[in-house]
Amino acid sequence: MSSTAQQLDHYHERGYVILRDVLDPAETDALRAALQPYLDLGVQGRNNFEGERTQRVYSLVGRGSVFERTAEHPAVLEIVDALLRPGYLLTASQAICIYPGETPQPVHYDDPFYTLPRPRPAVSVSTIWALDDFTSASGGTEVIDGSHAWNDDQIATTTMADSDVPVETLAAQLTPVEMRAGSLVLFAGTLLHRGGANRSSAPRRAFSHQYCEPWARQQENFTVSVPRERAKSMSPRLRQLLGYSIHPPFMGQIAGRHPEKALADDYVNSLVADDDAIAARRG
Ligand SMILES: O=C(O)CCC(=O)C(=O)O
Repeated sequence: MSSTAQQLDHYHERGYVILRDVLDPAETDALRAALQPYLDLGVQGRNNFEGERTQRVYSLVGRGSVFERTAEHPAVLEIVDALLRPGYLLTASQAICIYPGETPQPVHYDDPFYTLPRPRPAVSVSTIWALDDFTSASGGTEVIDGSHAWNDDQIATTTMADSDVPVETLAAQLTPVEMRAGSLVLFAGTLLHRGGANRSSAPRRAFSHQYCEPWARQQENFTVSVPRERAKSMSPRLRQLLGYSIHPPFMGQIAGRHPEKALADDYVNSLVADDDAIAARRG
């Protein structure tokens, strides 16, 4: 069996798979260095979910070519190719730096806003890339093995704030993802998980790219958040992932045209062009 087939088997059975040592130390260092100036801006999480001792850097894919390469990394895309329909999109892209003293994040799954009854196929696939070693003490992601297959009742009793599932029972079901920096965990949008408590003395740096079905609304509106000039310099595949693409026959069109046209140097917005033509005819 190929390693991709084994990874897919693990994913289907358990809801997640760890891809170890995808990046070499020099690549990991370059990512840390590119991330640091954004962390230095000092923006903190705004609530318990984002994490009050956690920093998040949103729209990471638009913040430098090192991040672009990870969003279209072949080790990830060859798995996602087998899980989502052709034309799938990037739905979220953010760095997550969990500082010492941070408490565990609420247990959740990543694609709940696609309100289709569970159990169901995942509408999105998440990745979390470690930029520091993930251990059970460092704030590494924790997953509930097999929960991607749970139904709505099982999910509700586990995740509702007034759930009568004792905290210890929930904790016993969580498995820490332990992996070295440069590795990643790829998991179903239906898998229960959380960012762990950071009981170490060092920050836990990581970043997450998430992908969704081509018919699903993206969490981040990348065609607006990523500056147009940066999008123009990206690879065709990455532009497609951001949303400069059509899900046939016409989801994603702009005034009846392919959205890639908006990146042409001589592009004029169709509405502006039409209004200019009307004004010209009126003299
Ligand atoms: O940082 C982590 O390990 C998990 C973060 C997460 O699941 C989220 O913010 O949705």
